[in-house]
Amino acid sequence: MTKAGPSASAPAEDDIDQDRALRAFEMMVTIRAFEEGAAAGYRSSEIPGAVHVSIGQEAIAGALSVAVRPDDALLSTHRGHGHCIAKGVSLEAVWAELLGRTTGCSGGRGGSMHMFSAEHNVLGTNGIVGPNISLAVGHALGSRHIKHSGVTVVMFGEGAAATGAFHESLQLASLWKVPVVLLCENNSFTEFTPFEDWATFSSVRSLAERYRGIELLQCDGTDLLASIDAVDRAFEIARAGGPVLLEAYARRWHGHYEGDPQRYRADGGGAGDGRDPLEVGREQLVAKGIAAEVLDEIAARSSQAVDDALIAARLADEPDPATVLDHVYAA
Ligand SMILES: Cc1ncc(C[n+]2csc(CCOP(=O)(O)OP(=O)(O)O)c2C)c(N)n1
Ligand SMILES: [Mg+2]
Repeated sequence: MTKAGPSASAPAEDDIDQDRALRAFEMMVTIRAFEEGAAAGYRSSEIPGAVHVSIGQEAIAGALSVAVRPDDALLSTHRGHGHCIAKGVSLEAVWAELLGRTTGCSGGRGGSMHMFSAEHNVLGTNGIVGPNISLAVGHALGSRHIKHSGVTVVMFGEGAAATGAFHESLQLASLWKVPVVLLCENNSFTEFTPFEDWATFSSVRSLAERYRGIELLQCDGTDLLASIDAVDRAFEIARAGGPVLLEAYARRWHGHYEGDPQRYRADGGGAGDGRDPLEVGREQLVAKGIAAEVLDEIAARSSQAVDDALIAARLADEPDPATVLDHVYAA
């Protein structure tokens, strides 16, 4: 398993106000409840197609949710439900997308891996590993040209760092000095292979070192306050105009996809010797003086919101087959 690397700078945890930390915690528990529901929906065959969940990585999305602004753009991966929710897409619209309903954020045509929301500046989650990084750098260049105030954030896994798209994108981000946050979730696995068994480099951050002018950060992505601190810093750098890469270390608890038998994992899944980000966040908030009952109430409320959104999503129609060629621009 990949060990969490040391933070690039000591977390300024005391500077993180309680309200933001609580909102990030609420996002984490919401995403956990959503992902557990998505995994169950896959098992019961209610959700068609492949489903990749982000259980174990919620602190990063929680931190993202309190750093990102509505006018920032987001691109993500095949494991992007939580990122879209963190960017403000409603639980119902994400559920409906997974269920293939017209009220889904992509009209029910994209499913789990292809979520889009112009309203929320979600420029797409994408199952093709790597090119979303290039799209993000291009989008950030465009934003700078038109003097748009938002920055672009792209989520990707450590596996994407082995693609040509990653290296081309870093070269151009460095050359063009664009306002982009390159947020790598190193979740310890790339499909069915642990990071240490395939990566010929020590970290994604170390690969990025060769490109001038890209600020490099890393954090323990199972640690809520450290994640908030690092993600805040990354957005601060991008808002000041420069490219920044943050590598957040976590562990993927489930298989690569739901249904993956995970024969390559001695532990069969779960946190392994890592930590549960929800437990860590909870301990940190209690240490900040927040009553455990308040956190329980947030967890119960979040879980209810996820359930209510699923019930609402189920009531929506499936797309009319007569519209199958709508939005098709080339065939
Ligand atoms: C260009 C491309 N090559 C290969 C694949 C097959 N593939 C799907 S997910 C994946 C691994 C992605 O690993 P990582 O980037 O670490 O993301 P994670 O699944 O861990 O979130 C691969 C190789 C793909 N979808 N696209
Ligand atoms: Mg990975």
